[in-house]
Amino acid sequence: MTGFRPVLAALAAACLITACGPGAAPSQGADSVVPAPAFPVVLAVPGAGGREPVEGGLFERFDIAGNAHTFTFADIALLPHHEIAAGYPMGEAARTWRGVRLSDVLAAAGVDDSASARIPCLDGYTVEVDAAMIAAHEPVLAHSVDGRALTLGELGPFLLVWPRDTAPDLAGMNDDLWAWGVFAIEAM
Ligand SMILES: Nc1nc2c(c(=O)[nH]1)N[C@H]1C(S)=C(S)[C@@H](COP(=O)(O)O)O[C@H]1N2
Ligand SMILES: [Mo]
Repeated sequence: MTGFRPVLAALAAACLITACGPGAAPSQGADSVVPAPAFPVVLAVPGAGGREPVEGGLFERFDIAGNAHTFTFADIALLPHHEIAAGYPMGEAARTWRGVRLSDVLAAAGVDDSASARIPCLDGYTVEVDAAMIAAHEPVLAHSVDGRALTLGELGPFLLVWPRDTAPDLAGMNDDLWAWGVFAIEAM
């Protein structure tokens, strides 16, 4: 998929501890064997800088090629957390969504803030969010709501949440960009 810039590995230190084992020098090569992570992988950032080969399965369905950096939940937990109070679906009472900023995930992965994001979801739905939207509104990849985890089969692993109840220029925003079942972020 030309045009999508490779996204580099984020949280290398956490990877060294949780995925590579203490003292193990990670191999950067495309054919390197990836050890099983200590925690389940919940988010992937495809790009040539990643360590995990992308072969078949979900990425193939989405026409995503190359290697991916994968985040375990422990990796995500190390990023700064933010809450947004907002109703979803549109018109519902506000709930408190908690997670990590899309911009922080991209920055941690070495992507500069001029990049837009293509966000594929488990059901095939895909959204594209341009860089200006990300910078202006700092959407959160929420993994919990009102203090409980979002589950797979519901909205998890991540729902992209926008501050539409508090940002005047998002008033009346529909649900199109509230992607649920987010499993990957591609920088463009
Ligand atoms: N993964 C995913 N996220 C999605 C959608 C979807 O079809 N798949 N639809 C969007 C739209 S248009 C709406 S109105 C809300 C609710 O859609 P749903 O009823 O298909 O969940 O989720 C938004 N996020
Ligand atoms: Mo919708």
